[in-house]
Amino acid sequence: MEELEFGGELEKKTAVVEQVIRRYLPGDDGGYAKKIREAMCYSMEAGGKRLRPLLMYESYHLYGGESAIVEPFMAAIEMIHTHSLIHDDLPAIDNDALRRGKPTTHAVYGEPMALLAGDALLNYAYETAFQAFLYTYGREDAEEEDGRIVEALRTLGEKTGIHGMLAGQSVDVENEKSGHLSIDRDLLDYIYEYKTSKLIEAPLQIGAILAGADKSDVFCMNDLGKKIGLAFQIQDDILDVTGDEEELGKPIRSDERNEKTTYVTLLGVDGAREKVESLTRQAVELLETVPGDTAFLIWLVKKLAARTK
Ligand code: GRG
Repeated sequence: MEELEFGGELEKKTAVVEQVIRRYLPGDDGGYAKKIREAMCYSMEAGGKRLRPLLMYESYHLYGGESAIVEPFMAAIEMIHTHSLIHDDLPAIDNDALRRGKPTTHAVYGEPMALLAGDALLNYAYETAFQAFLYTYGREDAEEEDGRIVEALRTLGEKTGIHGMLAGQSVDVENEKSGHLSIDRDLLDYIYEYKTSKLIEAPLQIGAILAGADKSDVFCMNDLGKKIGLAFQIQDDILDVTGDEEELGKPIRSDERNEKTTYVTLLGVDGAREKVESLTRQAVELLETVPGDTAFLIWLVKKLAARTK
């Protein structure tokens, strides 16, 4: 019953998120730079779970947000995420040929254009997020909401740059191909917290900030993102070994090929599963302390722990 009810809710909410994202994609302006726009949209339109904008949408509404200022931020976080996937798949990093069930951007448009399309998406994410001010512009009572937008922009930058995702990715790259078990648990946790969790913390936190939640609630969303993010990455490690390439839409055994230390190489599949389950329990316990209707989010967190794609 719960599966049916929340499964349907997930479908509806993902469709809303999808519409928002597509509304903010760059269109064809009839100019010479057609290819880069096409390459940007190719990966954005290839699908994906849309988890990050969905989490932002949930957190925004959980804390009572009612305006459209969240929408450009939802599109922006998906653009940043997609930029990271395009660059991560490049021959210089993971050298993967399949993403979201389709040939990777560099496989279709060539390496130089994929590099540029990734850069352009990262930049366009901020151009898009700034559009939130268009919803408050000229309003007499805009000051408070503008303050929230500024704080959300600051958070977006912090979580994705050298204090966030890119810090994690840089340490990951630095330690790659140094052989299994060359990284200890502390270093691996650092990489996962920064490379993956920061981009899950960001939408949960930004949703709460934009809705005008208290500082303690914003911290709570951050904490939640840390737990969900780590569980999500460890499940990714597991799926790289046990998953199905067609269902995942990306190659399996990529970690082995790149000689990466993962939770599976450190703890084995069963040990990694136990860790996902324990982090998921902690995330659910945290959500149970949050006032408001968190039933769907709790279901989603559990669903992510059992995901097969
Ligand atoms: C900027 C090059 C660069 C990298 C940043 C995020 C990241 C670091 C690299 C992307 C590849 C990767 C393994 C990231 C870890 C997080 C993760 C499992 C991403 C995949 O996210 P999903 O499963 O993808 O939500 P979809 O396609 O569903 O959106």
